[in-house]
Amino acid sequence: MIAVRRRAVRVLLANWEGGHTVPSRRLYPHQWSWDSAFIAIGNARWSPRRAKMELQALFGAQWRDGRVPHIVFNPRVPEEAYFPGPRFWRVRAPSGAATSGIVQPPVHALAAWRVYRADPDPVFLRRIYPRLVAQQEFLRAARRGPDGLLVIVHPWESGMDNSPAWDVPLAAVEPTRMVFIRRDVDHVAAAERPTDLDYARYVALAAAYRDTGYREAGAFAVQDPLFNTAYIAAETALAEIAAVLGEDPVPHRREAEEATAAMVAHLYGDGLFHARDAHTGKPLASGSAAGLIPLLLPTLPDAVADALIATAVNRFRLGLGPLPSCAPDAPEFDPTRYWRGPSWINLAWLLWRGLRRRRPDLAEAVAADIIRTVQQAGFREYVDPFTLTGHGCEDFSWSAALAVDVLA
Ligand code: 9YW
Repeated sequence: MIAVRRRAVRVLLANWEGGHTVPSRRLYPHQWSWDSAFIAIGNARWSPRRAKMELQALFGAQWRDGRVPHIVFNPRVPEEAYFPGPRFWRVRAPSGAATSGIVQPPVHALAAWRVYRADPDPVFLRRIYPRLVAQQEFLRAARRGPDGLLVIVHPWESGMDNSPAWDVPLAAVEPTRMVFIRRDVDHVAAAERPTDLDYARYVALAAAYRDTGYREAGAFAVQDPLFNTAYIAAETALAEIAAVLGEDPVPHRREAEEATAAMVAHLYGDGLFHARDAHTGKPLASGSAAGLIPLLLPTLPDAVADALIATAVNRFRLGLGPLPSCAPDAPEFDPTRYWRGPSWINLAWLLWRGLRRRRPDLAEAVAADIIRTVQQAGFREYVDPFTLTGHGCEDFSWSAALAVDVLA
């Protein structure tokens, strides 16, 4: 175990850029939003200073409207290193940093709270709290519908780009005619990444959103259980943070309870949460593991939690091996293609946290699988859930960081 931890820290040191951490040296050479949250959670265990710097660097690029962009571009990295880069997004944060204009699941308040728990520093908490609140306010103001659920406007906002849950709404998106060069496939086999057609649609959606000044949702508008869970988990963490700071925790707690009830009312069915198309109101039924992540929610009704756990055991093989990103019995399951089946450590980590209180025995099994995965495959981006063969890039930061946290 000490050897795994040492190797993980070595990866994090190698990916450290002086003020933030790249997810991967070659594939993802900038700062990514939810990656930084997961990285901070791991860094809190061996270098709280870096954990705080990581979050502060990200929030340094927060927009005036409160949004935290999904990528903060490193000005020292050439445009050609990653597509779509700053020339595509054409926008800067008030700090002057070039950023993207979309967001990612808001797991940052959870990260900030865990950083504080590892290293109780009220100055850090006091500084980051208003920024975390502003991040949530942006989501409520810009992304909340009358049913109380948040909408994402791009598959990249889900963090699970080519999830099978997006197949139906994406099929309705006109692919871009713009000519572009994908850089991801320079580093990873094309068969392990989204398809060219997926990319032509991602680019069309991002360009359309950009052209409204990053204000109006276009063809893709969905309510994702993972994104909404992250938002609610953030309110729960903000309640804890508020209590430490002498602020009122009650509004955060109430918000978390109400949003949980809205999720159960609108996204839950057949033992799993499913995304929903905000334009049509239709459920986007799929075998995506995003539907298990609401186990994180403290006020989830027990009957729903029990049904999710049964699904995790029966359909996602919980206890038998690492969590697949898509249920192996689903027709779209592909054990090696990105978010359509491979096991990702961040999803396993979120499930681990969600199971700790309700089913410590199963939480233990998830933690053991995370460690077995990195022992066998190294800190790969994702692995085949049956063979544990590594896929995607190597030395992936959140795989290392979350393994450190699980071992702590
Ligand atoms: C891309 C950095 C990001 C993650 C996302 C993942 C991928 C970017 O990499 O998206 O170029 O496809 O899907 O969750 O934050 O690790």
